Amino acid sequence: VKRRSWSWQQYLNEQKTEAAPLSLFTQSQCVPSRRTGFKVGMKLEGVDPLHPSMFCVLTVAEVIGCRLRLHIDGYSECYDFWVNSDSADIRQTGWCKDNNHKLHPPKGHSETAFDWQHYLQSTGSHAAPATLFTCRTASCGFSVGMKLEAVDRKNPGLVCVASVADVIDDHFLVHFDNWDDTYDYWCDSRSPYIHPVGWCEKQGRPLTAPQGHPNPENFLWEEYLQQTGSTAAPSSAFTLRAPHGFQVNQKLEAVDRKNPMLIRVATITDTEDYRVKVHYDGWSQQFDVWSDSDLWDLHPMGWCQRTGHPLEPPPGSPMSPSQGV
Ligand code: MLY
Repeated sequence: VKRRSWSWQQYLNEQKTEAAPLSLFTQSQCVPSRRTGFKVGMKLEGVDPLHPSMFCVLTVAEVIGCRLRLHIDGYSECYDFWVNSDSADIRQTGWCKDNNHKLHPPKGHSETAFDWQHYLQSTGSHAAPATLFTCRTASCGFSVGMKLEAVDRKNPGLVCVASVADVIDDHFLVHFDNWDDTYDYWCDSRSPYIHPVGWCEKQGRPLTAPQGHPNPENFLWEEYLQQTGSTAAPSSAFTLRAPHGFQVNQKLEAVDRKNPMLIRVATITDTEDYRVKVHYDGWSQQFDVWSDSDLWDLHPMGWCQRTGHPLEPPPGSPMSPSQGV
């Protein structure tokens, strides 16, 4: 039996809505400029999503279109995670060594003695060629050790004393003073979640002091900078981006947050300046998720087809899933 494939155009006509225009998406949300050459089994280095301060030894476990499932060598498959092949979070083997970053070796390997060549040989595997990684050269006005005030993304009501813990190209790692690295996140200078020292005071908002601060109610930046021998990130380094232009009812393709292997037909159902609420078409509203508007898991209509990734149509739709034809 020949079943017709699901079609965006027909769906938009039926629903009498429109797709979010391409111009609203960032480069990392759009179709990469070249096909990915990553193959299952290739080894690389990259950021551990659960410990963003750590670079780990990774293996490509699955490739679908231009998305990669990455496995952290030596650890359970339950830590596998998906990235786009042009992600800034993945690097060629040897990158950490060349760029003065600590590489977290596979479980059971010594941190000091880990050697890529030896490891590739003993595992009978190959490194992902350097040419597969997207080149980045931009820089930013932040350097390691600078202090700032930053939103704790896991407790978004809190603006906290934070430091720049790492800088790579135009991205830097925000770390909360005296907390563990599970709250860390990478961002760039345009992020709405970071502010210069003194921002809270100016806004009349409470600032969360470093954990264990002797007098958290009366935290004084001047004193703290002196005690820690550090400097504040210059306010000129903060280049807040403009709010996004997405509108309610616009359609798009979105990675399923609960099962990130899947990309679904989705609708924007609410907006804030820097976030959108994503509804997975055909699913209960209880699965709706708020997302940063620039998250690389949101894609314009047609992205799946153009990158060779299956798109999950709304469940119960009369037509079979599109296989990118
Ligand atoms: N209720 C949480 C709050 C942690 C906040 C950490 N931020 C400031 C980095 C707790 O006490 O664990």
